[in-house]
Amino acid sequence: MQIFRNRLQALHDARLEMYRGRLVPCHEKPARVDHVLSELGRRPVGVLLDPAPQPDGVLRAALEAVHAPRYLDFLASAWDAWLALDPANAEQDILPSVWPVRGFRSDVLPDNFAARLGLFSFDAGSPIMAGTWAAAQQGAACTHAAALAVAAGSRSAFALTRPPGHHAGPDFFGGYCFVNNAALAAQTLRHAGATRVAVLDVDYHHGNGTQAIFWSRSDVLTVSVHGDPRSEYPFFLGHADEHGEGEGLGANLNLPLPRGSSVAHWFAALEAALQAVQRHGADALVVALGVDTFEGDPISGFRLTGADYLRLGERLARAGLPTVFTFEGGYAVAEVGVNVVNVLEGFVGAG
Ligand code: OKP
Ligand code: ZN
Repeated sequence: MQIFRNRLQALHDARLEMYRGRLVPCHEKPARVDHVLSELGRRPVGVLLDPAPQPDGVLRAALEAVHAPRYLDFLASAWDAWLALDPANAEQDILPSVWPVRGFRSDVLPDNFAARLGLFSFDAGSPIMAGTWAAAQQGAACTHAAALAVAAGSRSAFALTRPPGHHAGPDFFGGYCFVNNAALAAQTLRHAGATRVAVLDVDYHHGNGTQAIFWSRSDVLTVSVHGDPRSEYPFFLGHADEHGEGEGLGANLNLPLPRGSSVAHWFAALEAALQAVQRHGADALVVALGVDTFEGDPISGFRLTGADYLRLGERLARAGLPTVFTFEGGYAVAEVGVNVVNVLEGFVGAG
């Protein structure tokens, strides 16, 4: 397996996220990737690579195929705009505090920075800091490279990067996500010749961003197994009755499970998800790999064990499709490395 590592990931190292009226330390931190790298040192299931430099504009064009240009421009300029408000802001991460809900306009780009920040986000838990855009862009480069490797004939590739991506939509960030790497991988596979692609999201949280990006498209199937949004983040999307729209009707499948669901129920949902992938006739698969389904995860409510991740990897390999993995959640930081590498080892061993 080819593993594209993001050497700039630690540049995104925000301090605090808003939780229950308080600023609390961020769960989504650089050590998550460090643990995966050290486990890969013990169990080399693949070769570690840096993405090859791309000609000018190639990555931007790939990003514009899944994100709005004005959203990308906002991300690229956010830190400078923040410093322009007050040089003392250099000591503070950026968090939004005002949003346009139903009935407000989103077509007029506000001059006010706080207003733009709210326009392009959906929560106050996803701080932007000085290195966020550099880290997210390099993560996109890793993801793009992973998709190109698979398009060129590799059985599988892993974009080992953070921040994660699956909550980021066409023009919004949130849920610790800024650039939707799973969507970028799927779109890059399509661009490189795959006719039908499936994105299977196994993170604990619904992949609302990926669903939104492909909502009206029939060529990319989006399937997500996740905690029921009635009680679990991101709350406002991810229900079983969301099937897509227009051309995309029938090309979205949500398999929500109650918090606390058993491992057996989780694997049963995985079977249903993989059946949908099969029915779609996908010629490539993107797995949004979050390991926050782990029994010890501090913010989630499923019960998978370390050994279950080996089984997951084996089962994914038996789908028999060229596969790109992106790295999503997993906040039991010390166990993240073992759990992620278990999936990869299960996949490679069965392949
Ligand atoms: C991102 B990914 C905890 C509140 C939850 C958002 C969770 C985002 C999960 N203090 N905040 O899907 O793993
Ligand atoms: Zn998650």
